Amino acid sequence: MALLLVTGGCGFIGSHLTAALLARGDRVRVLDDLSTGSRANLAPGATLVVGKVEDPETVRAAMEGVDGCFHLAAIASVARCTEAWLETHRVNLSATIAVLDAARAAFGRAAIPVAYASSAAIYGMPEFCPLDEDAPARPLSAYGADKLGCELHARVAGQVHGVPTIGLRFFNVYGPRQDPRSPYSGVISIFCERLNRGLPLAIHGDGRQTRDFVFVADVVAALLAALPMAETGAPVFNVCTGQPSSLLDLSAAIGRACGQEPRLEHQPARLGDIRHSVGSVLRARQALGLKPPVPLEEGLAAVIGWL
Ligand code: NAD
Ligand code: UD2
Repeated sequence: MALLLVTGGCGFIGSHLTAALLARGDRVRVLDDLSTGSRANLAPGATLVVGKVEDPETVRAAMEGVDGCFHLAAIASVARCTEAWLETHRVNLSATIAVLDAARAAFGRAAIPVAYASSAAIYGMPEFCPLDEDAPARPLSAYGADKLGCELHARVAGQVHGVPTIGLRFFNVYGPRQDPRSPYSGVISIFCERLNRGLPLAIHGDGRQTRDFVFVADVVAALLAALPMAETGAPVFNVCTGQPSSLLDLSAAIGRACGQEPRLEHQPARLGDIRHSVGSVLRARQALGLKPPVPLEEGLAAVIGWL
């Protein structure tokens, strides 16, 4: 039975991952500052350390005795990173360095493997889609720049310090427990909740921007498959479906799933908003042995059932 550290384990993706690890018989320690996550999300059976992942002492203590680490704690909102550039940089990049540093071999123990969350935001405004992992990394947001920084420091961790890592570039993840009340949350949870309450949906820009929406269970499956593949070459993989949905298509699909016609309110486009973001699943599917993704309609039904 392995002991695994999950940073951000009280958040949306981290709480699903923690539950899956416990279900397969692992022990889990969670490090979380409860800023966007909550104790209510914590899977029963996990141990919680409340603390900041950018604090090296806290991370070192949390890492003690673990067999592997999933590093998910971050400020996940692109919009919030635009507003609070330096503050979010400390959490999104410096904290990753603190995790990689604590994972180095020490006092006779081997280096600890780390699987960490990167993002499709590292690609910036792509010239073509679907994006494979060799597409140029040209982030356009502070969030994307910090996630690319995580990938670069993971290479340093491997090449210089012998720390095995693997980075997963999540596209737009959705599912139950993604906080629907926060304006910084993902668009699917915001839209489902607003439609449920009979409120109009805000479309930023013309609504023809596209995203690759991936259900949280598929992300958990990718994380579980990834950790044993961590290595000092610091590989990175997309986690996506390969299927584009425009915001207008998405609102119509949510309307069908809720049995209501959505009212749309157009608002100005968000600063630095990516126009099209769709990933290629091929490399991850092959290397990580992933199953076909959950279809959008099925995932939307799960979100609506949870609300
Ligand atoms: P989330 O906000 O639900 O979870 C993040 C968790 O980290 C929360 O529990 C929060 O309390 C914790 N946290 C934040 N700052 C912290 C700090 N300084 N110290 C300790 N804990 C801290 O977000 P999520 O959607 O579950 O995202 C998880 C990871 O996946 C993040 O790294 C995010 O950047 C990445 N990601 C998410 C998406 C997505 O669509 N949700 C897409 C790409 C990448
Ligand atoms: C998401 C992730 C981010 C990241 C990126 C990967 C969240 C919160 N953020 O950023 O972590 O890694 O994907 O590319 O999941 N929109 C509206 N109305 C709303 C809310 C959003 O029109 O009420 C639009 C928004 O302008 C954007 C799209 O919906 O074009 C998706 O927005 P988002 O905030 O869900 O996610 P994104 O792609 O900015």
